[in-house]
Amino acid sequence: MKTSRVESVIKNMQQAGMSQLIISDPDSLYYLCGIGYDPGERLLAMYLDADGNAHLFNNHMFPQEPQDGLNIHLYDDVDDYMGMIAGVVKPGPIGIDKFWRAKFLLPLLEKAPGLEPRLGSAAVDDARNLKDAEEIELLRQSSAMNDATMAEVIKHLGDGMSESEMARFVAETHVKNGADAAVDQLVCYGVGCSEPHHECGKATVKPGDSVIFDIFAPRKHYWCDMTRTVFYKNADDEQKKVYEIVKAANLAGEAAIRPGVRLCDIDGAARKVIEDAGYGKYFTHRLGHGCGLAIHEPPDCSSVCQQVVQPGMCFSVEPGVYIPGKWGMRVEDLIVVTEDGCEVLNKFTKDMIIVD
Ligand SMILES: [Mn+2]
Repeated sequence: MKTSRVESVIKNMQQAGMSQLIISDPDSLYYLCGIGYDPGERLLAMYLDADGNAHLFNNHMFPQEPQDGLNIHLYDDVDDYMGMIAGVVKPGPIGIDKFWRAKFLLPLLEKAPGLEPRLGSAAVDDARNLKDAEEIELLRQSSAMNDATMAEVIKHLGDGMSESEMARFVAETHVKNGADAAVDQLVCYGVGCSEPHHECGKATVKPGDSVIFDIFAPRKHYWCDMTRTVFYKNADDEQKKVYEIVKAANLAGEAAIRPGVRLCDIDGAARKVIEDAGYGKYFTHRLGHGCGLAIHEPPDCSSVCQQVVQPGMCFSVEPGVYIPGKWGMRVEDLIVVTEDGCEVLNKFTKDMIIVD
C-alpha cells in the first residue's frame, strides 16, 4: 500500500463525512496499492474505512502479492463473493466508486440491506488530482517520450502514409520509445483538422494542408498528451496568422497558471486571445483536462470550472481554432502546477513548422 496516498484518501473521506468506501477504478487501485491490471468482467474492489482498514476482493486467477495493511480476500468464480463483501461493510452510508458496475452494487445492496450508497469517487479523485513527487517525475518522463516521438514522426510527413497509417506509425514509435502499449492516435490532414475529434482515415497529405498530431500514450502507467500542428509544403496567410493566435493562446493559458487561480480564469486567459482576434466562435471546446493515470481525469479546465489551482495538479492546455470545411489547428502541452507557476512538461517547439 502507498501509505501517504491512502492517508490522503482517508483525510478526504473524513472531510466528506464518509466512513467507508468501495474503490474499483483500476487506475485508483494502481494508485493506492500498485495493482496494475483491469479484471475485465470480474470483481476487483477495495473496501476502505475511515479508520484505515483495507480489504481487497480479487479473483484468485490474478496474481496478488501480500501487502502490509491490506486484507486480501481471494474468490473463485463459483464463490459467493458479494456475500464476502457484505460481511465486511457496515450498515449506513457508503461511498461507491463511479465506475463500479450495477451488476456488483445491486446484489451487494440486496445482501447488505442497511447500506446507503453515495457517489464516493471524489475522495480518491481529489487525492489523485494532486500528484506527488514520484508521479510528477513519471509524468515528466512520459512527456519526454512524447517529445521524442513527435520529433521522429513529423519527419515522415510526406512519405505517403494516410492518416490511419501515420497514426499507427506514431503508436509504434511510442512503443519503441518506451510506452506501455500501442494506443490509437489522432492524426488529421487538411479538412480533417477542422473536426476536433476527427476519425483518422485514408486521406493522404496535400501541399497547403494543416496537419494535427495529437499524440499520447501511457508510460509506466502515466499518460502524456501533446498536440502540434504543422503545415505541409506551404501555409497561406490566414493559416500563418491563426497559427500565431493559437500559439499565443496556449502561451497565455500557461502564463496564467499559478496556485490560487481558478481553472475558469485560465481557460479565459487563453480564450481571450482567440476571441480578441475574432476567432472565438471557432474555439469550440474547453481549454484542457487533467492527465495522470488516466489520459482524461479531473480537473476540468473549462469556462465553468470554479475550482482553484493547487501545486501538483497536472492538466493540458490545448486551445484550438477549427474552420468548418477548411482546416484546424491546436497546440497542446501538459503542465504541472508548481508553487509559483507551472512546469511545462512538453519541450517540443511551438514555433511554426512547414514540412518540405
Ligand atoms: Mn488532450
